Amino acid sequence: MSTRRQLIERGLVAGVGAAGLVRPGIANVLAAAGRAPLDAGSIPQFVTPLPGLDVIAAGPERIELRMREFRAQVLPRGMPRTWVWGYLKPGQEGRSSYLGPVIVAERGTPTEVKWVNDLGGARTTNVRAWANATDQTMHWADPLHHEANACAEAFEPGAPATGMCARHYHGPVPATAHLHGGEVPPVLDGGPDSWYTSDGRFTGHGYYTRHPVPNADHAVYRYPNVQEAAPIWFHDHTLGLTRLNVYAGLAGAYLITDPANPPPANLPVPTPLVIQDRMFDTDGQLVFPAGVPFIPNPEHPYWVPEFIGDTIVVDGKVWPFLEVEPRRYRFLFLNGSNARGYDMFLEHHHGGRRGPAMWQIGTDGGYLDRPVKIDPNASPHRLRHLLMLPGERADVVVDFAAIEPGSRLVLRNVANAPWPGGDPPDPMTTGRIMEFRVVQGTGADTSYDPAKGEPLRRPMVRLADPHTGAPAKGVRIQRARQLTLNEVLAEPTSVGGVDYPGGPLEVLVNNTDLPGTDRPDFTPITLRGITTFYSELPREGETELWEIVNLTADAHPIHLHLVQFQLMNRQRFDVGAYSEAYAKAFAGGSYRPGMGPPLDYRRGNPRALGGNPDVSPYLSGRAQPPAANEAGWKDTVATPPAEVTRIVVRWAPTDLPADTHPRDAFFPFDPGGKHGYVWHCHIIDHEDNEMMRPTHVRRNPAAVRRYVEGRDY
Ligand SMILES: [Cu+2]
Repeated sequence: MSTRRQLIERGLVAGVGAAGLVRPGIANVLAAAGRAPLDAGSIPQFVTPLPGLDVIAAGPERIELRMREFRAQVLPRGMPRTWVWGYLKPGQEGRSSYLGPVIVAERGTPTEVKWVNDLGGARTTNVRAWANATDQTMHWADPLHHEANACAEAFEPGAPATGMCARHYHGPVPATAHLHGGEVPPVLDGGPDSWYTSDGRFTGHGYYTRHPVPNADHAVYRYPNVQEAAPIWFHDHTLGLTRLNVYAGLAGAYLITDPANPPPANLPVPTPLVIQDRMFDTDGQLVFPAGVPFIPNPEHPYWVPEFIGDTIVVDGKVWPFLEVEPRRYRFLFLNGSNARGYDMFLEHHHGGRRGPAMWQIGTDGGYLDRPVKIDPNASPHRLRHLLMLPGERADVVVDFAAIEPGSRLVLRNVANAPWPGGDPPDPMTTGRIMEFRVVQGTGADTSYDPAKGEPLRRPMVRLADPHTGAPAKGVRIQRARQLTLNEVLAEPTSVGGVDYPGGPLEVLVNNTDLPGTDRPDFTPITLRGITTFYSELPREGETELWEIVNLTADAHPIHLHLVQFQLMNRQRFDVGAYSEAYAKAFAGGSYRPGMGPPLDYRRGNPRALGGNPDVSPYLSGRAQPPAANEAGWKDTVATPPAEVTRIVVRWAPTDLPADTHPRDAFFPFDPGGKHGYVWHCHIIDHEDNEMMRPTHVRRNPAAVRRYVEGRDY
């Protein structure tokens, strides 16, 4: 475990095996395998209709979903079909789209899902992007017990990259299903250690199933569906492999409705629009640019800091179109990409006129109180675009009534990648997401009109006041944490005449990867023989203020499991000066990557819980309240660079009154227990390389539970 860290400490950042690792580009690597990249600009756009995703209305019967490999027409018809992975129903051999299904569940009625891993092994998969991109140097699931982190020795400077760690994984594919945004017991969370393989021989130490099975190729989770109505989703979450499992296709939607608290009756049914970026070769197969270190990484030969694709896929189809009548439609946007953000608006294909506006009616965790207008023709200080980072959802109504039939509207994207300081999208490819074709309408539109501003729900409980950017009335903060986002960078150097530019080695939350006994202030929890060191141990029922201090150059979508939270405000700070103070606070007076925050979690400055020096003296400007369309329940929030993002997190259900005493606030199930949860960056490439920490919720001893493990789930 320490080998990798020792490498960092010794400053071993040189061009390791430069001959083996520094490669000239993706075309050459593919050429070596007899493949060639598909020019994204050559793919016909807007010729494929948006597919309907499979919908499953959840009832009392168990739902079985099998993770399987099949070929789908992702590229336009006439081009090759693509090998993908998806969640199929029993007996279903394939499907039009790899995405899905869409499970529609009702609050108050549990949904039992049997998640079967039927993916086989790395040797037999046809998804080459997966097989050619696994990285055994990562802290990852490691079913064959290669003890990943001891692998770094294979990358001593100058050594040829031929060690076991430089080889791709060849065993059974580990997978697990996480219910993103789900208020669920820890054993059902589908966290990074809950994976299992299709041969049933290997499981993560966090593996759990409701009904024990002799051959553990599946897990049975009975979701309680106790939260408010929300557009949540599910996707793979396997430790150190999520970026590849999701890239291969493992994602679907899970919509919770609440019959007791319905939205306006005439609100249209939503059409999910899951947006992802991908790359293809001329065989139509997925490409993952691993082993092409655009930024050579001496520790992880196949990991890339961010996967940024050149082709846009919506609901599993490249650049689709949707015919719409001149009336209102409701779209549920989900950014299911690895790393790419989208900053979106509608534009007329001919003439470039912008509009119509989008009206956002919901966020990650449910309906907003009232619709929020996002108008590309508004003045610059108003909301003009819909910005979504990976993991975020936006429930949106668009009114096409004023659009002339025959018009074609393009959903445009202008987000730099990585956001905000990366490269701008190509206006002819990644700057376009899909097309809406307005056709002749039939009949009057009696659906909910967001322009009238009528309420969408009974007012949500407010933990943060969206107007003042302060805690809401009646809210008492029991605990504040200051947590950092850190990127561990290699120094630029030159080895054997090859320039090595430096670049990210790993990305961390709170500068912590695998704390061992060197951090006695972290709490060890042992589950099936493996000890995890927890640093975030919230108490159920308490309300916390998390101040997330971004020291990196990019924005990170920070995601907490179990809870929906509220964005309070964001404020700029002096990164240089704070980073200096931060480095000085370490023993020895200089920054140590991955070694935890500089100060003790327990005995730190009370303003600096989380072990970090107080950021307050380095703040500048006024704290900015959230944009109106972010002022709802969130489980994933953008934390821009050089800013402190403040969120209010209550470790309790969202609909309890804001002034509920912590003693009276609890979940209907036990959120404690050793499995725990995680919080992490939802740039999946970051999450896979350490930008994730376990959280363990300490249960409220006064709680009265309705759901009991072993009986109900
Ligand atoms: Cu990140």
